[in-house]
Amino acid sequence: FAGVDLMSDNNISTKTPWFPRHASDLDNCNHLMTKYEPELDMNHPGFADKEYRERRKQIAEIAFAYKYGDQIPSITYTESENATWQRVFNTVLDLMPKHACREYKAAFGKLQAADIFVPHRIPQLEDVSNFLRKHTGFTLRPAAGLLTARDFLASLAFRVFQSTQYVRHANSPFHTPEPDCIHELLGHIPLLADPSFAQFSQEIGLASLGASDPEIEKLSTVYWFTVEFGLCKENQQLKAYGAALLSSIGELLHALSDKPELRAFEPASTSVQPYQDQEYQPIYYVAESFEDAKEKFRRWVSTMSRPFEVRFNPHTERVEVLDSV
Ligand code: TIH
Ligand code: FE2
Repeated sequence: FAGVDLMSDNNISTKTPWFPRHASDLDNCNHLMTKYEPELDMNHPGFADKEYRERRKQIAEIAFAYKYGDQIPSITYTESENATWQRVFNTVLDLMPKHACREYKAAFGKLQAADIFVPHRIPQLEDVSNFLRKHTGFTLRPAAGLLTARDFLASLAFRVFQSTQYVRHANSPFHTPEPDCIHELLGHIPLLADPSFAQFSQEIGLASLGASDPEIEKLSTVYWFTVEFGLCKENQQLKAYGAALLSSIGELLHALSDKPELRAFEPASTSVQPYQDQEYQPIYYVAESFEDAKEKFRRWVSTMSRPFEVRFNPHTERVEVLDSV
């Protein structure tokens, strides 16, 4: 690292947005986006369901009270919530052998062997967090709902994944426009246990620290078309690795049908592709492999404008800021 100096806080330009330096600073990264909440969105299946909205509030309280270092409180899920999980879980079991990428299937098997993924009960975030820690060093924090892109991406830099804990409405088990714990668990968790994918996720997070608003927008678009909706190739065949595909049977089958347009993943163009989150995607991006996606991503990130570099020190859980000029 010749010519690279550790920078103190005072050296960072005042134009640089605040960003967390230590995993405990993520206590301040819990700002919510206020779309899709059952209270606010008339199309939400929970809009007219008072009991559902109460339940959501009760579970959100846990996330608001959570502080770095706490155990994640257990939730006693209701019979109906467990039944929704079971419906989605069983369809994933059915479709996964043919349509999920091999890294997903391997990690899924480990979660079953650890008795975390079972059909009849929703896994507890604390157990999942301990499982991930052993495999890739990722841990979970409870989140009250859809977070701002800046807060959500920042946590990835620390190998922390902010996870919702409430369950989608029982009337729409196979697709919801907002994240819920079924999406986090069946979509994200298996790949966060894969070392190569975990690294890719963390690099998106590191690139986001102190980035400008337009760059955050680009990074979250890349995240959207890879981590959430990514397809990849495996022996000339198309497989799903995106979490929002793996947690939504409806969208998974749509993505692999002949309806949507498929394009090669190329960060420069993928990062500026407009997207919507109300309905199934009309466009998906295909990665050659995680390693290839990472390579392309790194090259693209190095063209971004940030005047410093960051590196994560896992021993201290601190991000070190390096002057790169
Ligand atoms: N559509 C996903 C599902 O039904 O599981 C949830 C979402 C994740 C990200 C955006 S929407
Ligand atoms: Fe997600």
